[in-house]
Amino acid sequence: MPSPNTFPPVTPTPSAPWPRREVLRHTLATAAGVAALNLAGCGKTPPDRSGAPDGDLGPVEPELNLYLWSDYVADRTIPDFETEFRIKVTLDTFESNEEMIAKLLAGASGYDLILPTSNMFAALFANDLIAPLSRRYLTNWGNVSPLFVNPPWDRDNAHSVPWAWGTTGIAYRKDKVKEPPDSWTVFFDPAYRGKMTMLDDIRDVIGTFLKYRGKSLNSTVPADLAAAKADALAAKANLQAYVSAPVKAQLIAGDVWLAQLWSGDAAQAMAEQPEIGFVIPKEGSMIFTDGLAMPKTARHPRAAHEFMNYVLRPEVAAAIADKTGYGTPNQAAVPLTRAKVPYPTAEELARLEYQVDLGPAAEAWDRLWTEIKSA
Ligand code: SPD
Repeated sequence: MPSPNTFPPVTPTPSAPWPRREVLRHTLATAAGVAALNLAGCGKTPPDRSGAPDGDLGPVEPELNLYLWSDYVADRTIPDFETEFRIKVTLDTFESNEEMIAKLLAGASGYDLILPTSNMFAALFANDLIAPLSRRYLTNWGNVSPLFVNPPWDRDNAHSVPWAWGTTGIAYRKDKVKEPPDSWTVFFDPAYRGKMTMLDDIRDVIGTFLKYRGKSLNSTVPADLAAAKADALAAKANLQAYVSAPVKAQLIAGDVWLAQLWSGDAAQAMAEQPEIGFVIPKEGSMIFTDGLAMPKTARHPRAAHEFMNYVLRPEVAAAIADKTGYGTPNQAAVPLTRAKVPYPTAEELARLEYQVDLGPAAEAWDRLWTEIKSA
């Protein structure tokens, strides 16, 4: 079993406050949602729980507002929680980390739990957005695999509960492509023009083309980024769109034949359409962990902790893993899962890389992404 030191090193440079242009772009896209949330929270002063890592959070509140990645829960995860705890849950979803953090920075204060990817924690800390958790309520914490304990992005797991891990690869229609792709090169193949998509995700797209050239997917070297931009633009000529989780339906229908996609979302599509396969290209790719965190503005902190403790139950975590196709960080859940998603072997890990915070270079990446998307 691989050791936890397969995680990336601690971010060398503290994250800068989130690039303003990125905030603005996402804020405009989500303005209606932001306005609605602010109105819902109007007049209430958020409690200040900073500095109380094991604090008493008082009685369980009757409401809980979740802001999670789309397609990331099992059918019964939320209804069963609502029934057992008598808590009314509202679930909002996002399609990218940038969309999520931009919404928080724009003032959305109604969320009790968010579900960022590991590389986002530096920005969440830098912008003072998340609160320490009260471990006293996380009585099921012992179910977490040692692989996910004390990660470099959140020392002592003081601010997060791991939800799932996954990889980025290529989902493809076996009945439509000439041969299974084994390289990111396929996105340059004009034979598939209009039948391919890539994720609508700055880190995955630029990171992929860095990896394609043998560079770190976290590179901030201007020459590496210039090459990645040129490659991304060459591939863009063949793409139908940049699209993330919603591409599953297009793959299933056969409108898209090759899609850069996250492993679990690909597994969800494969469950419905056996002609879909999934590969990690030979040049390598990303591995990620997503985890629940509590915004400092959470108004239902005790309910948030009850939910985190609930998803730490083996049977709840197993149901999530089976439905979503992602790996579970809950070692007690693994024997209960129908389809096992084994953590990558040492050989596989050698080709995979965790995304880390880019520090001040986030601005340059953001500029590059805007140029690629608007070209
Ligand atoms: N449908 C759930 C997708 C979760 C993807 N999270 C990680 C993204 C890494 N860039």
